[in-house]
Amino acid sequence: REPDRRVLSIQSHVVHGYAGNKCSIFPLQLHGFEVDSINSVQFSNHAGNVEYLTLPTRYEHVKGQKLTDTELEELYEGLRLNKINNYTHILTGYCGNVDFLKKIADVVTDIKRKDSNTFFVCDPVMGDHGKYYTPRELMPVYRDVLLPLADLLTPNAFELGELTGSTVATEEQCLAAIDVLHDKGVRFVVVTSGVTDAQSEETLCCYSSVREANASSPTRYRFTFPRLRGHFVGTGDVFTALLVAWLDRSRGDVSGAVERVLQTMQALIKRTSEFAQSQVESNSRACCELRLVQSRCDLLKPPPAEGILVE
Ligand code: PLP
Ligand code: PXL
Repeated sequence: REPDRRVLSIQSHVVHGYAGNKCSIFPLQLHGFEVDSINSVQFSNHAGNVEYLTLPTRYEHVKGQKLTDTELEELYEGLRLNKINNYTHILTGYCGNVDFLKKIADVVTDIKRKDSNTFFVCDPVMGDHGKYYTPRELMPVYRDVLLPLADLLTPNAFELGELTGSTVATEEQCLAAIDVLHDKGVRFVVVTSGVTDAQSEETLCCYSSVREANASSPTRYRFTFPRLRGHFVGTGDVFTALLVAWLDRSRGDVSGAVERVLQTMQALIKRTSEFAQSQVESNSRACCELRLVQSRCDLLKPPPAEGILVE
């Protein structure tokens, strides 16, 4: 019998297209997870920029509602009173508000108090390429409140640097910063991108690191993979969701999990790029969304991908 897996995912919802929960629920369900989703916002569409080749597009309008910290507390209270707040996993991503983030920490703390084995995956979304795109006040809350609760943290190089009070431009700096997170009790760290000295025109890098309770030094891997042209909203959210699924399926083999996730990401981004190209050719002004549903087979079975190096 398949083990019961139930994840509480607190992320954005978009009516049209893909960001946050719309990126996470489908991949997790495909992998057999029950997904209880709390929508931190409900927007008509995502609020980000999409950049395909040199053509940046964004939606002209974004309309919708934000959930308040009080409303999050109320939803969780319903789960708690019914005693249905039992989760093997908790997943959080983009959050734009300090009070809401603090309330998320309360929810995680309460669930972990009930079951200390609940695995908390925290994507500390703050910014990229040296710049914040969330309020700076989130950082100390991630660093001091969320991070100590996290079992798996998935920062990019910028976020890793902010959380550890260091600059992360080289591999050496990246590994040293990862150790700071391990010292604070985070078992798994996956640095998703942005170590500038390790990447090139053609390739990008990510890193995985695990430090077991009884081990003095962590086990780490570097992954090098082809850089694909095009920036699409939601790739990071799909990455983290698939990482949750594969880390569970591989029973904690984080490097094997990251490799499978990268294989799927390559296929997803390729399919999305090709679609974006066809849109450009037909002079469509559509804002190109991830081809997530069309990639359902690749989400479930990572296709062999050329050029992924694990060392
Ligand atoms: N290529 C692959 C295989 C990825 O996994 C990602 C992000 O997940 C990207 C490219 C995009 O990288 P970024 O947008 O962080 O530069
Ligand atoms: O993928 C992160 C994300 C989450 N939520 C909303 C977004 C984005 C990225 O643009 O717009 C609403």
